[in-house]
Amino acid sequence: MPLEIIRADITTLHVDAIVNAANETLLGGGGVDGAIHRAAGPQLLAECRTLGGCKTGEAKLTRGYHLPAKYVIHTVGPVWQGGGCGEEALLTAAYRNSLLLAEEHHCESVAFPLISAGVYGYPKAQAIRVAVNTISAFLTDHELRVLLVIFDRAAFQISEQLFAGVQAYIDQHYVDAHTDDRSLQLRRMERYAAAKRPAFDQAPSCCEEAAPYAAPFPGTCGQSAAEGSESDLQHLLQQLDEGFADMLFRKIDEKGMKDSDCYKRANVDRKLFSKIRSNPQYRPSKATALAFAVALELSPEETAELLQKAGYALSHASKFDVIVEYFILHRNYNIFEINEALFAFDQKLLGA
Ligand code: AR6
Repeated sequence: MPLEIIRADITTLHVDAIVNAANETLLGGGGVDGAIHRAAGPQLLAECRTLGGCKTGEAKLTRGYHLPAKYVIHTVGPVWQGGGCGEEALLTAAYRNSLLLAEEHHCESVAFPLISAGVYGYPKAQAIRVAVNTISAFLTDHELRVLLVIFDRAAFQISEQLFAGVQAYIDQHYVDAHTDDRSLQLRRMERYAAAKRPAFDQAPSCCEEAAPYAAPFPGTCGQSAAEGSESDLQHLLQQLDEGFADMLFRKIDEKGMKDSDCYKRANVDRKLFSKIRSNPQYRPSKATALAFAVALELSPEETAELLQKAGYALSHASKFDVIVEYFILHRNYNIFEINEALFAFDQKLLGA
């Protein structure tokens, strides 16, 4: 099931459970803890008093009271002391124990803040990395929708350090595509206008290479529009290329993958995958098509082919496309890492 990274105030989310970055007393505090207690009302503190605190790395559950979420899972992250005091293991445990508790209470959706990344001083970039790695590892064999909620701007301005390579690639490709000089633009416009000109405006022979737009399909040379057009059309319709869904399932088989491995690695919901399974004509969004290309670890050429079957192409005029292309070219098929980069650059995410 998918992991989504969103920017929001966690107290407003309509999910089964929100996670509170609490302290060991569980009696409230500042930051997200204070916000959750304010929004839930005094009954939350009353229930917390009955819990006897919570050790760092562990998690406890209460009701959500006035919150839109049904439950609050209180966990305690480590205080950052330089990284040599087991902070990463403790932070991992805080996420994992919260996820296990959510599952135990049959939650279908749970939202996390960036635990320890505020008052407790965990470096934000590292805190995001631990969160994403722990949650994505958990989701490979559990059905749960998880939101990682980023609140402050500083937390997602991690891009330059974490994704220096991505930034360089964007600069090289995306920026180039947007800053070419006037003469190049004019030449492109001319080419475009020539391609759009109607066929009778072009050279008379309909089969020469210079006039590709006049005869895109075989068997149409020298015929009037009326002549044979119906049977030609029928013939063409009987010879449709392999569609998106067909190629997707062929690749899954070729890679010896299980369906569930594929949609999990694509960060795609099981219901959406079933829809594609049951409808061979299904046309996915570009983000979904690319998510499957990543899950299947397709080469750049195969990715282009799969996209084309869904009616898309990668474009250097799109930052989203350039970022995904960068990862595919570097054979980095970790969808959560790609989504981290997309998020850092303010783009929509793959899959979910
Ligand atoms: N929604 C989502 N995220 C938020 C919100 C919100 N409403 N408010 C803050 N954050 P912190 P910690 C983010 O300090 O570092 C408390 O006093 C915030 O930007 O709340 O684990 C407890 O009682 C940051 O990225 O938690 C403990 O004593 C993240 O939530 C101590 O702080 C965590 O920041 C725990 O410190």
